[in-house]
Amino acid sequence: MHKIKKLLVANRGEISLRIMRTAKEMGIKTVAVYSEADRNSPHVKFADEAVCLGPPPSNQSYLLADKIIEVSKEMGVDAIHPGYGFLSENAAFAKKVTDAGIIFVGPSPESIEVMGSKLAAKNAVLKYGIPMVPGTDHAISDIPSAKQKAKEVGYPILIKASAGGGGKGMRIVEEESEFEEQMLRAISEAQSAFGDGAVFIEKYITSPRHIEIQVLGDQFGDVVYLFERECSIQRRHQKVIEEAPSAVVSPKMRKAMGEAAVMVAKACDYYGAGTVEFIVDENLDFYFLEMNTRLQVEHPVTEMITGKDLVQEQIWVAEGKPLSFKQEDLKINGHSLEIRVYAEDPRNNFLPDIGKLQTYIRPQGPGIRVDDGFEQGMDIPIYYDPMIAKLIVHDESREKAIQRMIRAIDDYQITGIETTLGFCRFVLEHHAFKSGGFDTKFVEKYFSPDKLDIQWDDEELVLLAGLAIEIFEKNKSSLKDSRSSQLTGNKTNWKNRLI
Ligand code: MV4
Repeated sequence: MHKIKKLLVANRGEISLRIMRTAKEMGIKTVAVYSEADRNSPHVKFADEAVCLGPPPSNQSYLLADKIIEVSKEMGVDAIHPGYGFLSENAAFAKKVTDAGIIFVGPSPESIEVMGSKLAAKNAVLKYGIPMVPGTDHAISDIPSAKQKAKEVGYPILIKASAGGGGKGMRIVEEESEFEEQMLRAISEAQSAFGDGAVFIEKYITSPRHIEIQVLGDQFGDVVYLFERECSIQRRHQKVIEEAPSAVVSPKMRKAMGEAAVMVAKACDYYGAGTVEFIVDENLDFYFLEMNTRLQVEHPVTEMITGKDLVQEQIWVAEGKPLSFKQEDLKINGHSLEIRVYAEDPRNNFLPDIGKLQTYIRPQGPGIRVDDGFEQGMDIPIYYDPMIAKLIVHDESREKAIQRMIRAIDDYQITGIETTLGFCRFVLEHHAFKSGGFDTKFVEKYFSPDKLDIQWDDEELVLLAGLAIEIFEKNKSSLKDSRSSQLTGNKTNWKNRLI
């Protein structure tokens, strides 16, 4: 047991703030780091002390492992929390931190290393009988035997880079004639992107759901699961909406997935908070894909339904305490949704939109949580992820949580930059979202920018058309030709004119 007295958060923005808030409540002093672009950021002001790392680009600031360790020593820090992104899943960094006599708030370097390789991860869990997608559990290099394997698995297949993650380095192969070309391309891409050309084959699940399990382990080998998060609503591998619990997971499936996730964690002697990622097919069969060895962006939905503070749990585990609760003590309370508010323009192919937050007013009220790292008047820097906030709601049922989220979106006032708020509203109001019957293809299937215009249902259109006819009949004589000739055009023009 080593009580942490001073914590450095090797991150920025909302997650840095979120971690420091918990630290402060635990009586732990906080040290922020920042780049020149973040000098005036809330995370810098909130910390007890703050140190500038260097110029704005991440590789000259937030990714400077040695500098961060050096700063930690100078400041008398006894623990480093890496947040997510940046150095959070860098095994070499975790090792250097530990070797410097500083606590790394996260799993061991060995766990990070194993789970950082999808092939090593598959091999680590092989003996536990965890369901996995049919495919190879070793790197493919010989073309004829790889082709043979692909044939056995059955097309379409997916070629994945062992070192890849979050959709990077994946190639779909529809038929055998494309196989060789795609395999060679996948290998060379993996080599140049990750410095590791190992690729493997999986059966391609066409329209899966993405459901992940939050786990928490201590340094004594105990691991519990904190249920699932449904993360299927994504756009180009960037998650848009997350929720807990999932609308399709039954208590029986939850237990099976949870127990599988605990075994995955135990297979790599995991401690700390981690996430085990599964894909789920149309029969609701689930398959282990990979494990993320960090606190995730979407962790708040789990906190809302379990009442646990995951950062506090991470810190206790890092201090060497045993888990403060057992599996039986956990239960799901209500429903939680999270939307990610990005500074992106959904009408313009989600291009990042930089600029000043001219107006920035957060929604308020019971069951609403906003995790952000900006204030009104600030510029959104171009150097980092364009996520400006996470809006999280909690209510007693899924339906109520959706209503609360729509209200909160309407109360969120952001001007000066385009955001994805309206896009999220579109998703939340869509019947496929409301029914729970959606998969990772939702955005591709249902979204186009014109969907952000006002949508009328048939009944409203009939009423409005009737009203228009009545007004037209009354004013027939006074309406000029030029005016009535404007009353042609496409449906969207018509609808917008009728407001
Ligand atoms: C798959 C798959 C279909 N079949 N694996 C994308 C991110 C990475 N973690 C795994 N991913 C996928 N793996 C097989 N065998 C489809 C995806 C996938 C996906 C998964 C989760 C969430 C969103 C996704 C979007 C496209 C593809």
